[in-house]
Amino acid sequence: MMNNSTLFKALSGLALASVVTLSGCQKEDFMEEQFQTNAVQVNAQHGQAIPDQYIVVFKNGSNKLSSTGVSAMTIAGRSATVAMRERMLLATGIEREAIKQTFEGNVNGFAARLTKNQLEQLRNNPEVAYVEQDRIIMLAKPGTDNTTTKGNGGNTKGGTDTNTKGNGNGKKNTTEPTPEEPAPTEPTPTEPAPTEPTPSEPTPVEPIPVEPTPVEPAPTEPEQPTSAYTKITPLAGETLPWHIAMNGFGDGTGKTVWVIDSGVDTDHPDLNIDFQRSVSLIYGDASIEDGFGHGTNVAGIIAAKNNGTGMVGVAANASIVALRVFDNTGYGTVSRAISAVNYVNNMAKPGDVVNMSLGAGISSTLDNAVTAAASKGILFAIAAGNSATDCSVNSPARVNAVGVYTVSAMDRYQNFWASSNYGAPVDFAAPGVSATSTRIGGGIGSAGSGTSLAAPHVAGILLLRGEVFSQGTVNGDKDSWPDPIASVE
Ligand SMILES: [Ca+2]
Ligand SMILES: [Ca+2]
Repeated sequence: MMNNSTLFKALSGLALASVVTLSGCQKEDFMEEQFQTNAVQVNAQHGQAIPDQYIVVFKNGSNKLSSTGVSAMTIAGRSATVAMRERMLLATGIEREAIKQTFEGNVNGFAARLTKNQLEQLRNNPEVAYVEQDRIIMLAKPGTDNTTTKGNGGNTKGGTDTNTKGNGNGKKNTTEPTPEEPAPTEPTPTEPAPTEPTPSEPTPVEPIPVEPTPVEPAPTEPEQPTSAYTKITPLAGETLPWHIAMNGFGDGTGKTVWVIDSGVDTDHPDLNIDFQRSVSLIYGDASIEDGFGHGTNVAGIIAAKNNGTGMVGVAANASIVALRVFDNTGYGTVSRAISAVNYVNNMAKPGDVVNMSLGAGISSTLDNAVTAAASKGILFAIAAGNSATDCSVNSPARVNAVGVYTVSAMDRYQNFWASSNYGAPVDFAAPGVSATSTRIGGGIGSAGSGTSLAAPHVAGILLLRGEVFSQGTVNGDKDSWPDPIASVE
């Protein structure tokens, strides 16, 4: 992570901090404005505020780190947070159906649809740190090459049918309601409430269907020092895409990558999926099956097996934990991404790697969640975004912290990709133009172009090495600091 841009990033971070240190109201205006500067060039939904839906963050008083740092919260800390939320929901009169996410981890709180009155009450609640607008993150359709500038997130570039809903190549049909609709698919919570039975309210405590239990992972793999990696020779029958060859690859067996995306193709023979810990963070949809294709593209570049078929990924055969936050149309929300990072924080161990080929406008909550998890030794590869702009206004790409790597995209000639975001937060460039990867439905094929495909190369390097090496710098970088080209060696 130490590279030429580090100093600049530190300085830039200070400047940015001074800009965003505003009062709550001003801050919201600022965020709105920041988003709108990009809105002209994004698709209709990407980055839009979800009407009346907010992320409510508690003051983190109850977030007790365990001594090992492996688990984010003690059972007591978790119970205290749940109890605090219950009191708050009751006092504010928030209906169960209005709740979209609950957070226990580095971020504590919830996301919900709120009336103006409820919003006002929560903003004035002394236990609430702040309230943030929830937003849509929209992935572009994977699999096509198109250098048209579009989207301000870390999404794979789509073609002319970018973000067209329900075009039928997914395994499942569209399930996500449009943001204006009050989410009719969400089931009534059924989990019983052992923690704090409210006398008048028999409703269960835990409203979300997928609640990670803060189980301590088996301490089989201690914090990974930088180390030699195991080289491999692709077996007969394997394709070695140009970008994997350029980047470098090795044996990722025994390593774990957490892929926050649209799920994965669960029966793809080239992917080693950790079904035990994979989970959907989509309220009311427990499936981790990738119906969109983006997550399966990302997973293959990171970790496709050396199994004599398909392709070889950067950290071949690494274990993939799919955290599904995008539905089969590519629709996701900032609050889901926060939940996913919280989940990682609660479940992952130091040396594990997280890939986030996603992004939107500024979300302090998402940024803070990433920073907090990284402070425990969990490593992040984050796409810079595809809008040909400075990613200092994109979360989580703008996060500047040890262990957090923001990645721009380049082509096979090591030329900076025209639509790649740039700027001080970028740590490395990696291949992301005309890439090949695993596809939903089986096999491999074109994954198109985008920083979404560049970040997974760095994720793979992190799995193998615990840090990122580089070979030269990219040509034609759009800022004054040519990004070092990420490499296994
Ligand atoms: Ca293979
Ligand atoms: Ca640069």
